[in-house]
Amino acid sequence: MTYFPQTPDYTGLNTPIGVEYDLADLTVHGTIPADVEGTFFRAVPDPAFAPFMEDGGAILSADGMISAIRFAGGTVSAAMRFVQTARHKAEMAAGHALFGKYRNPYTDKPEAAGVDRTVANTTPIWHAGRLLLAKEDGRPYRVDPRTLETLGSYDFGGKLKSETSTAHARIDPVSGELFMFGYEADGLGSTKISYFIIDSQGNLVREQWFDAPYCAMMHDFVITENYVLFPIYPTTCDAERVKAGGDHWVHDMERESWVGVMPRYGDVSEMRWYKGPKGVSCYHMLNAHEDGAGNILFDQCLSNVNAFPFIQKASGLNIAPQDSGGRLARWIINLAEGADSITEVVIGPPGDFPIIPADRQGRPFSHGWMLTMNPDMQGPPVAGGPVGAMFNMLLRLDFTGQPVQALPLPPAHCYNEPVHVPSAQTGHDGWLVTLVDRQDGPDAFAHEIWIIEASALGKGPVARVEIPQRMRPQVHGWWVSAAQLAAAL
Ligand code: V55
Ligand code: FE
Repeated sequence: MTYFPQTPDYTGLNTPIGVEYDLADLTVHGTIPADVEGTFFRAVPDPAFAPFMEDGGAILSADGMISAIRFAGGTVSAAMRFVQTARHKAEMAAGHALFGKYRNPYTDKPEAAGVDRTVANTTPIWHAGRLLLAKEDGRPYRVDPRTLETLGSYDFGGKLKSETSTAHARIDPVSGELFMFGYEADGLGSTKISYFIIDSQGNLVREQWFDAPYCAMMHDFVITENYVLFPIYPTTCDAERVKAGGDHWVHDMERESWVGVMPRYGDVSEMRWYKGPKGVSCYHMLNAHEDGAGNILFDQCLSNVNAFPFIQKASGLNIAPQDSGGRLARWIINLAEGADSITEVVIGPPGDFPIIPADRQGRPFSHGWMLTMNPDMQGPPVAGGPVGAMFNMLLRLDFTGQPVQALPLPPAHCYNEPVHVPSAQTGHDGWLVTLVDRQDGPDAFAHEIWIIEASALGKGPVARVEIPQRMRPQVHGWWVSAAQLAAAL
């Protein structure tokens, strides 16, 4: 038995669970739409062992678990497994934690030396018949989508040179290519960024490296039909600080943000850097597209400071979420010769976990969805997740002038990030599938998967599936249709 600190990172909804299970024939209320046939994969961080040192970032170092919610002919099953990373296996063999602070190997126990530190806990990525579990500090792990057995660290058949790979990949809807990057590509505190493209068959066909203006936490990026954008916000790493046992990340309110822009199939020597505002931060990006008039429109969940309390603390900052200037921001990037700055317009409310239909990736789009806080909610949000508060309202944003739709939850309920399931019916906007948590007491929670008509949020869920297991907050998910699964390698 391992005893976890009784802090917000390890109590309430964040209580470690660590149970592997297979549950069949879950109770369904309502009717599962015929379109929802396939598997909702979810990445769930869950620490197998208590930390041996104080570290606010440890919540991001929790072992990756892969959750599979499977929909087949109106029935639903659920499975959960640890990703058998080298790190998890080493700690299981030792019977206690071996790895110290978030992204600081200089704080590890001697037995951890040389063991890959990544925990594969952020995003399940499906591409070319393979399921990868990604985290930005290392290479992904490949997992069997049917058995959830871990197949090992994945380097695209020995081709990937980068030591790191983003958890936020982008798939071109026309070519089926997977676009990825890795920052700190050759080690701690490095400014080296890798940019690599995997063809629709899963072959890594090109990898290039370039330097960022400074070493920054690059969580996400965007593509358009012809360009790739590398946004850089001033949450920075200093290798000397890390070597001295300090924090990997400090947010610098005085440093500029940047966006590197280059033709998607171009050479990194063609990169143009655009200067953005100082001190801003973004984890998740909605989309980017070309407007046909020489601009790239880049839409992101932006705020005036890094949202993670542990990074604010390491930076001597303490800015409450409601004071952090959160907004859905559109950065207009002028491709004309000589232009080097960015214009911002606000196109939506504060929030996070923005999603769009996969077929609009990098293209003009009319709508998307995101999570936010209900401004009219009575009572506090459910405490949980790495930021400390869970979202309680789902939005459908419309960029064609239609009103925003909202599905607020009752008090003491919260959303995890939804996935979008397209419909086979033309003109139908598809469905959203998401985990909803309900808090019944300080340590009592119930969990349901909700299926919501994506263009009719106000109707509420068309189906709810009971999950008779405690669920920890998920990071990201990925929908894989039954047809895609049938083609698994
Ligand atoms: C994030 C999550 C991470 C991480 C870095 O959501 C950034 C942002 C779950 O791990 O390591
Ligand atoms: Fe993310």
